[in-house]
Formats: sequence, C-alpha cells, structure tokens
Amino acid sequence: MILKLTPLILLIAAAECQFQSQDATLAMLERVNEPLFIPKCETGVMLEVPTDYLPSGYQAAAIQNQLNNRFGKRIQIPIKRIQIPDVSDLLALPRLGTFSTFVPRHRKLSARLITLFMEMRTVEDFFALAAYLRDRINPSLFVYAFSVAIMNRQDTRNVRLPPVSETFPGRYVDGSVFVRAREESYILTDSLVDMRATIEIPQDYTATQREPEHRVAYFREDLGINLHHWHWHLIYPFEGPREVVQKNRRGELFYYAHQQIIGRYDFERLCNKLPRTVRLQNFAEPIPEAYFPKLTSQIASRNWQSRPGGLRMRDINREADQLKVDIADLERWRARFLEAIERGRVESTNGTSIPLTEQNGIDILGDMMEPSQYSINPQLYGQLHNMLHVVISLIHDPDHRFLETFSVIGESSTAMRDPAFYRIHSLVNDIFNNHKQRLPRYTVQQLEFQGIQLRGIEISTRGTTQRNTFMTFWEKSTVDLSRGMDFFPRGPVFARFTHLQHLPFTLNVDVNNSGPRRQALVRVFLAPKLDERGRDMPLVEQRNMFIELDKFLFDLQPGANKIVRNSVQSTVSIPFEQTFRDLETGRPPANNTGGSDNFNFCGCGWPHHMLIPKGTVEGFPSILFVMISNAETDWTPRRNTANNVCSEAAAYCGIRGENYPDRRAMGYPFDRLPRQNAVTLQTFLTPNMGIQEVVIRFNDTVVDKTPNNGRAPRSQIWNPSNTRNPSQRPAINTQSNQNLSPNPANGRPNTNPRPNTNNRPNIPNNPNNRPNIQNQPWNSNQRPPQGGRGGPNPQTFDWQNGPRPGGRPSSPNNFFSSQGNFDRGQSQPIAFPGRTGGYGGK
Ligand code: CUO
Repeated sequence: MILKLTPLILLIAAAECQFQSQDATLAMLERVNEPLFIPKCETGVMLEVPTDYLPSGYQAAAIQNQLNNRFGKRIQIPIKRIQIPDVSDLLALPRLGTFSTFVPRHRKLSARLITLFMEMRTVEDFFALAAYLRDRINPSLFVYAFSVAIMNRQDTRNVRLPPVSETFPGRYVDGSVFVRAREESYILTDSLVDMRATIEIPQDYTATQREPEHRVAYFREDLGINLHHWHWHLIYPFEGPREVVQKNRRGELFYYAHQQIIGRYDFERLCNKLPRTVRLQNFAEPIPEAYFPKLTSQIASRNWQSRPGGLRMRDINREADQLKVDIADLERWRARFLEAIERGRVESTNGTSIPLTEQNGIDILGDMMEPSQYSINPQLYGQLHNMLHVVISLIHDPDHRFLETFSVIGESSTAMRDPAFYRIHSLVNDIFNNHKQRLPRYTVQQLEFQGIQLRGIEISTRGTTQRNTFMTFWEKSTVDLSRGMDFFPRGPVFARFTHLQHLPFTLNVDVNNSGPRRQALVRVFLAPKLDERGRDMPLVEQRNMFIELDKFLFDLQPGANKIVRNSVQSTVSIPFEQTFRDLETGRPPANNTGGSDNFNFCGCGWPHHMLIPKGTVEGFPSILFVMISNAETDWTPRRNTANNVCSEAAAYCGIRGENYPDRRAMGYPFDRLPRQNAVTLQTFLTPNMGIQEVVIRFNDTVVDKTPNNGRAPRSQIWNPSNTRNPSQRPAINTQSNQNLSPNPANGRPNTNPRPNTNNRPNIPNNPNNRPNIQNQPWNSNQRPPQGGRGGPNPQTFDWQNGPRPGGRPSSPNNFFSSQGNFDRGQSQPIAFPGRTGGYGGK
C-alpha cells in the first residue's frame, strides 16, 4: 500500500530513466537518525515510502498524512514496493551501536549488504531496498554499503555522493559545535535565519601545545585528509562482490597510498621539530601517545573514547562483537609475513608456493596485509593490519565489561586523527619495505631516458620574488554542516575551520631532447633535505621520505623544451571545493554526463591545501626531484577517454574502471634501494633526472578565505522554506570550464565539475571571494596582523578590506614583514660536476 499514490506518480515510477536518483541519494544520506519520510534537502525532497517500509512506530497512515502536511514536502519521489529479501542478519547489528569495517563481523555484514544492493535489478528496486533498510539498520553500516553501491552500480554512476563530513559531521568537528548550532537553530528561525553566527572551530580543541604530538594535529585532524582516507577505503573496500573489490593493483595501491601518508606525516613532523614516527614494534610495550578526540557520535549520543598515554594493547575478547584476537596472533602473523618475505614466496590456501615477484609481489602482500578478500591465505597470514586497528581502538575496554565501543582509530573516516594510526602504518610500511629491499635495484638502464637531458628546475611562487620557495600559511574556510543536523528548525549551520594552505606555484623545467619528438612522463617528488639532527639525509632513508607532488604527460619536441606546470594541476591532489563539494548548490545539469560521471572518484584525492608540508618560519630546506620518463613504456593510455574528469587525482586513487595509469611500480624510482654505488641523491641521478634545493617558508598568519566573516550576505541566504525556484538558488556556472570559486550567494564553494578543454579544473581568482594572489599584498610592505595557532585572539586577513583591527604585532620572522626577510634563506642550486646552473643528473 502506498499512501497518496496518484496516477502521475505511477507514471513517473514506471519511467526508469526518470527516477530522481540524485535527489533520492541526498535524501537517504541526510540526517540519518531522522526517519526518511520527513522531507530532506533544502528543497524539501519527500520520499513517498510504502507504509509498511516505515518503522513500526510511524506506520499508522494517519500519522504519515499528518506528518506530510506538517513538513510541507515539495519534491515527491515515489519509492517502489518490492519483495524484501531476508535481512535478519543485518538487523542483528544494534541500530545505535557502532560499525567498523576493520571488525570482521561488521565487514561481513557490509559485504552482504553491498552484494544485496548490487544485485537489485533496477535502480527503483535498489532505492526501494535502501528505503526499507535505512531506518531499520545501523546507520553507519547503511551509509557505508549504500555509498559503495552508489559508486559501483552502473545505473547510479552519475549520482554524486556528499562528503561524509556532511552526513556525519560529528566525526569531524568538536561536539560542542552541535550544542551551539542547536541553540541558534531554535532561536533564529525564518526571517532571522541569516543572523545565525558562523561557528568557529578552534584549531587547538583536542590538546594544547604542552603535548608535543599536538604540533602535527593540524595534519592528523585536517578535515580534507580524513575525508580523503574515508573516500579511499570506500573505493577500495576489503570485501564485497568481485566487481566492487577486485580493482587493478588494489593491494599495491593500499601499500602506496599509505606509504605516502606516512612519508607526508614524517615530513610534517620534521617541519615541527618532531622525530619521524617510530613504528609499532614491541606489542607488549605501552603506547606512549595519547589521544582525546572530543568527538561525539550523533548516532549513539556517546563520546568517542579517549586513550591516555601509556596504555598497553591487550587480548580482545568481546562476545557482542564476535571478536576474539590475541596479541600472540598479531605476533604470529607478523612473523609469517617476515618469513615469507625472506623466502620470497607465500603459501596459498591449497599449499602452492607463489613467488613474490618484482611485478606482483607487492600487490599480493598488500591484499594479504589489509587483508582484503583476495588475501592469498587468510588463515596463515591472518589480519595483521585490520586487527592492529581493532586492538588499539578497543584498548580501553578489551573484554567489553564497560559496554564501550571502539575509538577513532577503528573507523576509516576518523582513524587518521590518532597518533597511533601512524605507528601502525609505519610498521605495515616497514614490512612492505622488507620486500622492496629484496628486489633487484634499478639499473641505470632502467632509470634513464636515452637522449633526454634535464637542464634546470625552478619553482616560482605567485606573490613572491623568491625563487625555489614554497609559501605556506593558515587559511580559514567555511563548510555547511546542516545536512547532518537532525534537529528542527532547519537552515544553514556554517562552521569555519582553519587549515594549512600554500600559495600557488609554478614548476619550470628545462629539458633538452636530442632525439625525435616523443611523449614524456614527468614525475615530481619532494623530500626533506636534513634529518632530525640537521645532517644531510642519506639516500637510503630519504627515499622513504619522497612525497609525490605531481605526475603528468608532456610532448617533448626535438631540441630545447620548457615545461611549465601549475600547482593546481597536480594529479595527486583535488581542489578544496572538490573535497567539500556541495551537491545541492553545485550540481552539474542533468545532461552533463561528462562532468558528472566519475564524480565520486573525483572525491578521492589528496586535499590540495595539504599538498605542500607546513615548513618553518625560517624556511625548511627540502629537495625537489624531477624525472623525465618515457611515456611509451611507462604510461597506460586510457581506454575510455570520454570520462576523464578524474584523471588528475589518479596518483593515490587510481582511475575508475581503468588500469592504474603508471606501469612502473608505485613509488618508482624510490620504491627500491638505490644501486650500490649511488650513496647520495646526486650520485643516484641519471641525465633525465634533476634536483633543486628549495625551502618551505611558513607564515604564521590566518588568511580568511571567505568574505563577510564566512557568512552569506543577508539578502542572498538561500532559505530552505523558499520554494524550489531557480531564481532563488545560488548561481551555478554554466560555462564549459569548471568554476570552483566560492559562490557569491552563500560564500560556499560553487562546485561544478565540468571539464574544460584540457580536462583540468580551472580555478579562477574571484576578486570577491578568493585571494587574488597576483594582486595580493605579500610583495608589498603592508603588514597584516598575525594570528596564528592557539593565540588568544587569532586574527584574520580580509582579502577585500585588508587587515582587521586588533592584530598582534608582526613577528620579525614573518614574511609579511617589511624587514626584507624575503632574501633570507634563499635556496642555492646544488652544483653537479660538468653541469651549469646546478640542475639535473649526471
Ligand atoms: Cu587506511 Cu589502516 O588502512 O587505515
């Protein structure tokens, strides 16, 4: 029985192509604690759910009729009534409990639900099952499996998922935000809605600077980084239908994506005068690092558990989670890994000995380590990585006597907040490295590119005359959390948070090609120059610290070539606005298949604002490495070039439906030990490589990205009580290229992921909403006030109006300063024998 079913609705329901999958998806993922029949989205989307799909308490027809009238639906989407499969096992997971893909029982349930979703014959059937389950099963399980299915079903490929920070904002921001948001939402309604204050999320809400580890909290707690990690695991789930899990080189990408995370974290640690991460080695020893997340679970209204420093991992035996793992298991699994790597062979379930070859050894080990369902022998090699997450996440209640659940490290959307995450992944990386160190070292022939000579590298950063200098600073950005707020009255809930940012820069590379015209693959990496003690880092260590900045194709003409590459073009990162995409205000038009297909893959990518490590006020000395490879041998052309919107974020995330584009081992040329006689980076270089000393100069000042204190102008607030009138919607760019500048109507990003002619996002400088770097005052003697991390009165710099009053005096080390600090620490090119200008290999 479907209530209020009209002939028009039946007509729409019959037309499969007209099913409003995008609206239905956003409605499914909004306010997941709130029943589905309550209108969702700012447009008031109403899913017309069959009565017997409703939770039992709401099934009376009279109630639904009353609720419909009360909430005033605007867009009706009829939900089909189907034969519901047996889902009793899914219902067994407590609705108000927690869910983690690291827990085997939970993972099995998620694999089963993903399979059910994938097997639904039509898109209507899929949404019908989703509608039935949404208000019955555990919301975290639902959101995870539903999101994986949306990304992998053929008929929902064009549907775009909101970032999980909108669905579960409680996993990303201080719990006190919700108390303040609730109060304002209650008082400031209707015509007063635009008076709601933007809620400031302080940078230092989880600890103080008395805790040394907190110096890198800006990295661990960055919203974009945690969204990236969640998205990565959504694309590469451990378990599920074959077409969802078995992706090209998935085990190797698990290794590489996490190896790069550790490399980046250690880079940040050195910038903050912290030693590199010590791997988790002795499982019996206390874990010194503490973590107090200050996050509240909106599902269970519980706090995410804290971990004081000095706790020891203990055997886990929790009947309720069907979870039993001993520390001895972890020891045994690790020993088997190391033994297999030493032998160069692993043993499959049927006893076959399989070699760990140069080509696929790391892929096999990656699948074994997670493990994914493609682990070659789960009984023998166990679940080392997943169970390390689990054991640490339950360190506070290993036998469930206090009825507590896991902490942030047990959930992929929050795990990177915890310092212990990096201890685990340093161990995992060390094990992978054991394998890599046993592989034959790259010979000169495997590294060089005949006839190619790299002659010079230079970084020019907009807004400064200093060469080879990256500039970093703090920036404030605004996100709307209202989709995750399950309380009335509705309306925007803007939160403003501070994150690292860098000035746009350009990489210039001079290359001589003594051969014919050919296509090159340009690889760009960055590493610290010095170790913890200020000594030049030996190459055997430094090779683990090289973080990928970019990788791109370039057509080399015969003779001299000048490669010019902008930082926003990086194939490692995605723009800020893509990470925090607003699907309601920034959706592409329905006929824009090129822009919307692959959009969900586009959500995966290192957040661009974290591309460059923080550096130091004095200038952190680093080494930029560029290598010109032969694209003919190293690059896999795309099979489907029509949908290449996402190619720019392939480095850590791959490309949807395609092979990983780089045929070389991930991390090449630094994934293996350097050849015997290449002790230093200089001696490692072949003529097609080059290095340049650079510095990363940090300015401890907060720049306000959004005008008007992060709030929308009053007259332009989009009031959800308005009807779906296009004239009242914030403008969406309809030009052919991508406009990712903030939307003037609400100060929020205008995400319109349409390709421009060269398939790269075009990020214009909008004089009203974004800093126009070319005209900004960093070159001048103007001195905006300093704010900075944890200061008593953090100040912001308004790009339109200049410094705000009341700023702290400028520090003499500030590169805003007029003291001529631009000339300090100017990097010097490294001189190589027989080479002028200090660039390139030998
Ligand atoms: Cu991504 Cu351990 O794999 O968190």
